[in-house]
Amino acid sequence: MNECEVGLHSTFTNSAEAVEALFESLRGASNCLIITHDDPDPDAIASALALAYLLEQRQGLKAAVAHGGIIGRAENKAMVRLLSMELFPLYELDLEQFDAVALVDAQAGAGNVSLPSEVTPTVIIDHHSDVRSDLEGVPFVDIRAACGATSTIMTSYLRAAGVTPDRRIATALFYGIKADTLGLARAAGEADVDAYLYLLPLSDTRILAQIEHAQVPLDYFRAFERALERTFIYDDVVICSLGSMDWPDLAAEMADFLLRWEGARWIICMGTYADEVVISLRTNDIDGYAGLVVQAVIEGLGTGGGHTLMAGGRVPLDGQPPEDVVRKLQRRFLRQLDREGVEGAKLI
Ligand SMILES: [Mn+2]
Repeated sequence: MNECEVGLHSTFTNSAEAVEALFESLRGASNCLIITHDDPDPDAIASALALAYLLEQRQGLKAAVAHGGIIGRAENKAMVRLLSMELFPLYELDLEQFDAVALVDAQAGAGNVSLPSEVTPTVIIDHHSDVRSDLEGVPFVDIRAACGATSTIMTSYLRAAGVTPDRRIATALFYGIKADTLGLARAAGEADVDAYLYLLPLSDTRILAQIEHAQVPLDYFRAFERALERTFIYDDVVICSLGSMDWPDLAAEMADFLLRWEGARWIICMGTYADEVVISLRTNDIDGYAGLVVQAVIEGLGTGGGHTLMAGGRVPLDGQPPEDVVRKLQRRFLRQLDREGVEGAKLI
């Protein structure tokens, strides 16, 4: 089995040791709450489910999965429905009822996790770098920035623990890797490919097809039209101001879509949802450091982070008109990417 490199925060060197340390950190707990980042994507959902599965299979530990925000994207809703997954909105649960909290595909203090700051998680499993996360006092930390998906880490855990994922879990993990790496095209390493090929024969390809081609409401096309009309090009930097969004991950979806323009190097999508500006950033420049660009731009305004090629952030409106905040962010992005003074042209 190919594994991606374990981060510096960890005392173990591979997934077999990691699984032992994970079980040790949860020793004495009879249940566990697994929390993903807000508005979870397929990688977050799959990783949480896989951790719950591993803990139940090997430790007899009851685990519930919860998230902040909403599951908005049609594919993600279809994934949850077709794979009969039970996820709870975090606000519906009483954290006191749980002996331990695990964060997956997310880190404490990252700004996209609705975990109260006074709660120290027992477990953090993630592949995001650049997050100024508070890891102090967290008994188990496995952050592997070299991994294209947290689902890849979770697949290596299951294999190391000798647990073969059932069809549901395998399908979810496979889709998690596929979605986070754009079908192995983005930031995928050997470990991601290895996990992908291991999971494929265990997955339900019919259900996968139904998830990937999930049907969408009429609003979806209207949102797309509006987004394209509000997209401007500054040389190879594309900025899309979505305005008010019906679901927050529309920004990420549009960013992926716009990156298909052959002239694009950077895509910045911004839209408002629930009193925040949601920012999604993409680049096809392998030296892009998208996570650092986002952090530099929203310094002092909000929170964000990510990977080399993709990143995201959130800026609270705090009573300001959304257009003002978006304009300010746009100026900062253009300055950060050395496109200050470039005249914007409409995309269509
Ligand atoms: Mn992920």
